[in-house]
Amino acid sequence: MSRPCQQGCSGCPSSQKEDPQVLQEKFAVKLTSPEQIVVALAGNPNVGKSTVFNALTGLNQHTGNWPGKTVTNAQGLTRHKNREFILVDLPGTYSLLANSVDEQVARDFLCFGNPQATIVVVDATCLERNLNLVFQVLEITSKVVVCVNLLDEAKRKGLEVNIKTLSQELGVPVVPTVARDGQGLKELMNAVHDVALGIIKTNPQKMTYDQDIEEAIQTIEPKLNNILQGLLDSRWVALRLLDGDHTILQSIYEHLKVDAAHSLERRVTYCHD
Ligand SMILES: Nc1nc2c(ncn2[C@@H]2O[C@H](COP(=O)(O)OP(=O)(O)OP(=O)(O)O)[C@@H](O)[C@H]2O)c(=O)[nH]1
Ligand SMILES: [Mg+2]
Repeated sequence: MSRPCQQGCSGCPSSQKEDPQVLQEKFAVKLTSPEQIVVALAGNPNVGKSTVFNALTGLNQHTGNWPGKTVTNAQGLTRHKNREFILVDLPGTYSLLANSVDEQVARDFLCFGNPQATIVVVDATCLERNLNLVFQVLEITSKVVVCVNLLDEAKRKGLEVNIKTLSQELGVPVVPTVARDGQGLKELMNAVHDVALGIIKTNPQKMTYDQDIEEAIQTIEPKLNNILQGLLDSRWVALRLLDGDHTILQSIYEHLKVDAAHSLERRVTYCHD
């Protein structure tokens, strides 16, 4: 028998919201002060993420494994405008569809690790391929800065990137860099600082899908929104569920409080009021 939804009941994630710091500690991010800003560093393989990470954090970094996974987890500290930023270098992935452990680790950190900003590093020499990941990240979080790296290589190949237009089209700041030479990193951190602190309000461009998919999203999304209460982007969760991706339910089960995922699974099935 179907059960009515009751916002704020014991099964709702909103009533069980965990302290962001506790969530971050689940991913082995240990803050030494609540003022510190956690920043995720995402991107396709081999685009210069670690070069950006190393240039910004220098010796203030440590590596280990993601809890419960054999995937390397590198974190480091950088200071900018009198604030401390903890950068988390995510595994290089072409997508966030959780087809591999690397993709799941990257996705789960973006969804549940509560980063205050995410840098997506892209390769200026093959922007189109890299934008696939950018759009996927934009579906999960709006607090994004795109770092267009390897601009020297692009120039060498006669390619020019219109940074301003790209930023307007994506609805988030876009910063050109040559990370190997340290070029553009200060501007990158300026943008990260402003996005993380809400000084820059982003307006991320969302993908529009075929009509039947959009109609299905419209049916599911309001119900998901009631259940997720802003803890995750409900449009994105709807898309994942329509795609038959049950790993997102497992991750919600793992990273939000247990009852919330049970509740979500139950309600997605029965509770369409
Ligand atoms: N020419 C040029 N090379 C760069 C630049 N940034 C990084 N590289 C080089 O690109 C290669 C890959 O850089 P990484 O920082 O390891 O890339 P990554 O994204 O961390 O790679 P994975 O961790 O394997 O996904 C290295 O040889 C870097 O020296 C740049 O701006 N210009
Ligand atoms: Mg790397």
